[in-house]
Amino acid sequence: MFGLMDGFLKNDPISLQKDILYHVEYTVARSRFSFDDFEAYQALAHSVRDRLIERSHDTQLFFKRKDPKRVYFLSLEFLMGRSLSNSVINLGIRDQYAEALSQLGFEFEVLAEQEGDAALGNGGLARLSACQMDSMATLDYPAWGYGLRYQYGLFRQVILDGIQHEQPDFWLNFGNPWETERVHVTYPVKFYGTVEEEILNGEKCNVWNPGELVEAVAYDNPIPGYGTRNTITLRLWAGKPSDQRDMEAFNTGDYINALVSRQKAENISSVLYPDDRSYQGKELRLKQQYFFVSASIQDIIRRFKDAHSNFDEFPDKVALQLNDTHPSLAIVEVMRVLVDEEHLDWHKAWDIVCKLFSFTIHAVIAEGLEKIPVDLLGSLLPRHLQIIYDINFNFVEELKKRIGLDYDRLSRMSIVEEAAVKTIRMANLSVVCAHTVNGVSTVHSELLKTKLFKDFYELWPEKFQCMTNGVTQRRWIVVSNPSLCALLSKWLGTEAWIRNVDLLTGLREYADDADLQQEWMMVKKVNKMRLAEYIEAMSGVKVSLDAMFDVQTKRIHEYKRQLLNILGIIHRYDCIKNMDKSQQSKVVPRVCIIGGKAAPGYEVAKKIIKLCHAVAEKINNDSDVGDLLKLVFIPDYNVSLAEVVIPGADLSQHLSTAGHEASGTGSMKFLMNGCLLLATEDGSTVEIVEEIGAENLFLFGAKIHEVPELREKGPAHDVPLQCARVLRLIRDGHFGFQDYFQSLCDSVEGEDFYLLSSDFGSYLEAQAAADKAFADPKKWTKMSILSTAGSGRFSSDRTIRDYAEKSWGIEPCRFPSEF
Ligand code: 26Y
Repeated sequence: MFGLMDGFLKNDPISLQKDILYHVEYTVARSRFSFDDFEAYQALAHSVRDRLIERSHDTQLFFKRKDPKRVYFLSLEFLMGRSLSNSVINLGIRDQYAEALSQLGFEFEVLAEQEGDAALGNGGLARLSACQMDSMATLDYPAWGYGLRYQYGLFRQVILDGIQHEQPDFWLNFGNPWETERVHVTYPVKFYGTVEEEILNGEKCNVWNPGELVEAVAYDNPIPGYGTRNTITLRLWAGKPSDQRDMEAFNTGDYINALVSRQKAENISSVLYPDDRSYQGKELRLKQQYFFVSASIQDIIRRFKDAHSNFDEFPDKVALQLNDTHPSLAIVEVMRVLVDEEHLDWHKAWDIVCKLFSFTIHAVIAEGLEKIPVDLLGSLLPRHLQIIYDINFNFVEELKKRIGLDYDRLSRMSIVEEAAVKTIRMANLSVVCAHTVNGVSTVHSELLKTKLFKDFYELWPEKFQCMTNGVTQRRWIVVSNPSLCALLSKWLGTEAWIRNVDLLTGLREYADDADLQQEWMMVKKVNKMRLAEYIEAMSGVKVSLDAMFDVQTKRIHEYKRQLLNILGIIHRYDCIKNMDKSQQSKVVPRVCIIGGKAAPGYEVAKKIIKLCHAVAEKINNDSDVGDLLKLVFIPDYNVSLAEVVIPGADLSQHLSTAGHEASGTGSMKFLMNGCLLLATEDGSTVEIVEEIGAENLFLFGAKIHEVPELREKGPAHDVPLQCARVLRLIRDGHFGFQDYFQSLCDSVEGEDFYLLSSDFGSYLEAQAAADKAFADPKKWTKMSILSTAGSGRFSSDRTIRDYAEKSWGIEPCRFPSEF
């Protein structure tokens, strides 16, 4: 009999070829005798998808039988990047595919380049979600991801004359082979309307009569684990017009308006908000949040009810993870369903709800916390506003019993903010309800306890935890740096580090080994070549492989201080210009690389991008400088570009003003790839120092506790001479656009809120130390090896294990080979 256990699909190269050609002919609908690279990619992706679907069916069936407690990871953003290479590597069939394709006359790498990025997120928080999904799958946790299927992901950054322009990201235009539309998995989502009190079976209850109905339809994206058959699902919701309402309109003969309203429904999930800090009080954003929350909660409750009838068991079977406050309406929605639809007593429902949620916050400052105007919430979600008021009433009453009538504190802790514009504080709601409140690095978690949520910490110290972020070594080493991957497996004598990254510490004993050092340098060179080729193709700038590749790539923000980097580059340029030839011969050559997007409305960030281009224009065309210094801005930085940039970096810069970066995850990817860090003692850098030792990176700048005092000193403090000179060069128009850049200079010489001027001296010292270390290849290579060796703690595998054990209370549930 046909062995069901084995599945339908074979993975030898001949079977893979057949499958690819099958998809060329029947899915892509091109002749199998004639198809181009893109069509080959599509067919290839479909053949991989078949394998993913089979595994995800098996996984779901197994979870259903075992019925373990599951975690549902709710996030408005996922920055998945490309899926092809990651999938075949996790499935363990990359080499077989490469062979199959080469016999067909195609190269795997070339086809992989055909794929566009899925960029359904802004930055750190969104890429973190993607890394964590990979770890949840790999560690066999019974997990689901839930998000929104934006039609337009993060805008494309196009630079014209040094100015950022935003263009829509039409990522679905050529189809998305990875997703499966589940036409039967749809839920109605209600908006607007009124709430009426009605008597039902002798009991008073609230009935919400909505003014608008939209249908949410599920799109499933498989997430394969590495070294396991487990393949979990990222379910993304898209808006669809609700049939119910349309029928009414059609019946009244309003055909045109009925069609127009169809269009409106699709708008809900059409566009990602391109801000990575705070964006408050926009109706569409609130609609997106509720749409996503409502559909996800209906889906989760439906799955629970398939196997259970008593909501007392809900917290034993379900853990809900809130990725920042963006999905926090889920708290209110579960309350609404339990009380209004399942008719549970309020207190019993609240008791259940409080056992479900774990909340992670990614912001550092109060201004970064979401607040929703009461008027907006009350009109869009009238019943939810009532529920929030009730939750708050109970909370404040309870609080009064605990702390007395300390009105200042009561008003700080209240979920409702009584200001000129009355708002709902989503963070307070989440802290009140969640059983755990997580920071994303040690430093951040301490800041939560002592600053942002001090009042809450004093009330409920046991809720507060630290879940230091991590990134997945599958994507950030295995996929993006195959040469390093091979080297690591060779020197560690095993590939086991791909699932157990702590094994990387085994490298430490060879850090001085001449052979390892030699191979290590070769690997870096290969990656630098790849990056150099990209830079030349993109900008026409030829860079020397002997130069130190110095990278700062991340969203552009004042607090991340790309401006400090540029001022430092101008200083270096100025020094080189003032040297004689013999002094110049001692200079360590540098290629400075900056990349990142500015939020569309963020004028200062856009000015920084322009300054970077203006400075690059001057330096790169100055024959006095030649290969000693180059500056390139990489436009449209995204996940797949990061895969080229990070492995090719010698040095990476993480310059946030101390106390402003919650964690930072870019640094972890650079660290894994043997790149040395030049950084402030902020966010996760503090833990990186603990792992690799301060002697293996270049630290500088004010420490967190020093920042308030430095700010106190205010605008009057002295601008160091070197900094003043650099600013003078800008002000005097050495880089053109004199008037346009004055305000940037003013910000440093004036209030200097981000402390560029006061950190400048120590920044230059750290840069000098980096130059000195680079001039000694043995020393540098040893530091590089020790960076990778110490990166294990920053794997998202560790993060996810922490969450599973300390927050979610879930256990692995691994599909057995003999199921
Ligand atoms: C539109 C709006 C409400 C919003 C959208 C996205 C607000 C914030 C964000 C994203 C925030 C974010 O990415 N925060 C970063 O999270 C990373 C992962 O924890 C941290 O490493 C990083 O320090 C933090 O800035």
